[in-house]
Amino acid sequence: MTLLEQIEQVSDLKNLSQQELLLLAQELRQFILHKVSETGGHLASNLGVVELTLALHYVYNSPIDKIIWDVGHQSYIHKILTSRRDEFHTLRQYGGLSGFPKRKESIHDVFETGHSSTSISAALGMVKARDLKKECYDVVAVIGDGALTGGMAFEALNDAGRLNSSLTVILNDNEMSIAPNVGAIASYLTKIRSNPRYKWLKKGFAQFLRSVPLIGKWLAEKLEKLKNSLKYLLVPGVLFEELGFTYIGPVDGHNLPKLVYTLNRAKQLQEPTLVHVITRKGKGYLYSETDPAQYHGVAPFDIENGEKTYNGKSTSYSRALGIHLSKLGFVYPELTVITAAMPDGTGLSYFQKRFPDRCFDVGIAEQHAVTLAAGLAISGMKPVVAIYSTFLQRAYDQISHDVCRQNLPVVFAIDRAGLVGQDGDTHHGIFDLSYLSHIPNLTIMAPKNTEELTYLLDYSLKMNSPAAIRYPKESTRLVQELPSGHLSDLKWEVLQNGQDIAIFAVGSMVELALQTIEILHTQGIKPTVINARIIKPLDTEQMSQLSESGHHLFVTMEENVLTGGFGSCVNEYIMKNGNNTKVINIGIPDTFVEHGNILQLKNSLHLDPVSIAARIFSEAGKEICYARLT
Ligand SMILES: Cc1ncc(C[n+]2csc(CCOP(=O)(O)OP(=O)(O)O)c2C)c(N)n1
Repeated sequence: MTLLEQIEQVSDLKNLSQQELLLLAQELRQFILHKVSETGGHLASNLGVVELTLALHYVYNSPIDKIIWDVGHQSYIHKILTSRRDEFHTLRQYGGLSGFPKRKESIHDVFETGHSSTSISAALGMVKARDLKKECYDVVAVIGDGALTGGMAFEALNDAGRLNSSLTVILNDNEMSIAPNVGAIASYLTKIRSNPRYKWLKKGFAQFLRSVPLIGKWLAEKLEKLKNSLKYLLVPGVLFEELGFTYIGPVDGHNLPKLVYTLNRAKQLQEPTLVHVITRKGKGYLYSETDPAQYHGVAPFDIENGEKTYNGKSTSYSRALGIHLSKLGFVYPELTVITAAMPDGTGLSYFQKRFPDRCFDVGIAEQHAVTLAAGLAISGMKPVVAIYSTFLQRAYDQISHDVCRQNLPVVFAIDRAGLVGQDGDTHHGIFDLSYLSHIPNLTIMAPKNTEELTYLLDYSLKMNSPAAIRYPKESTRLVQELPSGHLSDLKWEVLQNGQDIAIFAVGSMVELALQTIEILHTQGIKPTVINARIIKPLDTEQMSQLSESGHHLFVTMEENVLTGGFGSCVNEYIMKNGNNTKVINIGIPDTFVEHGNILQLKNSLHLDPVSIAARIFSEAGKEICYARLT
């Protein structure tokens, strides 16, 4: 029986010797590597925190003590140690374990995360509640150097520094966000890491002086004052100290005895404390150590050669965006692109390679990214901000207040719109149409395939006002093969002419609409199918024409929540115009959707061709004849 198999609950760790802990670390690495190679997931971040997680659970008493994982993608070891080892093979699968902390999964998951930089705020809230209720436990926030680039982390540090009570922040510094970390704080951390002189000066110098006979103590005291003024230059972590934190570190995050010792020290302190831990992302597996960015989030892969085991036939929108932007870079010298720590994920790395000085990676700072774009646009540049739909939620106010209110020509490339699959509820991009469609001046579009994405992008760059283009991760052959025409105005595209019923499908839903009408055709119904590629403004002319030509049922289809989305806008238009047309809205219901593969999720939400056809049928007062389906 392996040591790992003997850990039934996290408290079993406390009975292990330090030697056994080291062995357990090795077993955990192998376990993670094998499981993630089968399920896919956040490999590199987890391999990097094996010792740190072990040390945390060795020193603290979860769930009495609260450990909060920022972003939460690095919580796999924590999950395995807190009695989820045997279910770990279900990671990220429908009905299985989530890839992020989930309160319903375990009492050890004290706070749910997914979006970054929230841990210190949540920890501070728990600390304040603890103190008001006169309870006694420790609260620890574990935050990466990437997540520390998020403004919210600094808002929390600023607030926490004046705390007169214990709160521990563990800074897991691996020099990486998904891509290499960026910005002044990252450079500052590098200085601390790389200059042993700092360490010596902080501790060694004072000790040395004290040891000088007779004058040593006097000199040391005199120099203490001088040291205070010099510390801005010399002492590691002074930034955090000035924010009111006691800084401990840097400590080697793969040296278990040192980690245990340091965390025990931090635990004694009754004040805000920051422990700076240096780890290596991807540690222990050649491929992920060499290329941690590629192995940040992975699909199932072959451990032997590190290559993906599944190569589906799909086309990446991000890649299409990146490649097209790098062509447009030559056409528009004023074209600039902005990413919030995701140059590879958004495809902007293609542009970055050709035009490094016109690509800005701002760190995990979506709000800043949007207002930076506003500043660029007002100064005559053409900024394209590429951010995943779910993370753009952070920047709602900046989109409205800074960009749209001033009617600035910023293009939002909204990636991963719709259901994203295995990352689950924190990551589905199903709200953007609702949080954007009510903002004045903004044009909102959604392509049916990657070719159309390039046309919408061309069109947006010619507009002199804000535009948003939302698209999913990938498209399949069925829609890729549909022809696309250059866009000359904000009109919908008729994909098939029919009678009585008109289906308006947004973006990724075009495919589902085409599959649905195949079923309808077998039942003798031939609807008109529209690619509703412009969500705002609605193509009201097209809707009027369809009504006039006898289409009495409109079906809207979107991969967005129904509340406030495309369908809502169509309903509102129909109501206002006193039109007798009936409308059915197909989309995501008012719920947070679980994780799982996209097809399974869609089926669970009745977003599959048969369910949709059945709904259309029942609305038309008919029943589907399943015998005709084969
Ligand atoms: C608000 C927000 N923007 C973007 C992301 C996407 N994202 C997930 S992990 C990550 C990098 C985090 O880096 P770090 O905190 O250093 O953790 P590491 O993976 O290096 O351990 C990013 C950008 C996110 N989760 N939340």
